[in-house]
Amino acid sequence: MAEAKQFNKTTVTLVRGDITRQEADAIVNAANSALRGGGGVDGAIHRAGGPSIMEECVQIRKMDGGCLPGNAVITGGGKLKCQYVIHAVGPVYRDGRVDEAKILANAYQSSLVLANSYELHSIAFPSIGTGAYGYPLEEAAGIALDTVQKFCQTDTTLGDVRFVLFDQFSYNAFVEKLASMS
Ligand code: AR6
Repeated sequence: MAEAKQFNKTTVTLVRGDITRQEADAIVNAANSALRGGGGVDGAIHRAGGPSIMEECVQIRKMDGGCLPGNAVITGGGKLKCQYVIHAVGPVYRDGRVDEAKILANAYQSSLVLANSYELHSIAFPSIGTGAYGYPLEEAAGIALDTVQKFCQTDTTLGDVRFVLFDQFSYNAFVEKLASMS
């Protein structure tokens, strides 16, 4: 299953599947601030990518103390079919009143800026924040796609932005939001 829309010079595609199987210049990880790995997509990426990705995360933690919510850092892709993994940290959702929306938007924006600074053409995102961190799905899908749409209005090297949604509910939420956008 796939849905797509053109925003300026960038094609935004929604697919259902496992992000660790994507061929792209970069895939994005929904990481934690300590970059210590975990469950969900983070666990899947480190399992499939092998130990070199965690070794780089450890170095980043030593140098910068990790990655604050809303920020993103980059490592190699290890054994994955991507050159890079961008580790973005979403908000731990509480009640929507502690800047969760801004932090989630920043997590996408930081990833896009980083990808663009590496002059990448293709990037694949999971639905950041909507698993263990508990962000309500429909609102998160809106923030994700609005942030990407806005970014596509800038002069970017990214021609192919994908969202790889693991389950049908997430896929449907993103499809509904994308369909409502012009
Ligand atoms: N491919 C694509 N999406 C996936 C995959 C996969 N292989 N596996 C899970 N998802 P989550 P968060 C979906 O919990 O909410 C971790 O422990 C999943 O179904 O991975 O940002 C980190 O270390 C959901 O829709 O990320 C952090 O501590 C989406 O990815 C914390 O969880 C995000 O779920 C981050 O929580």
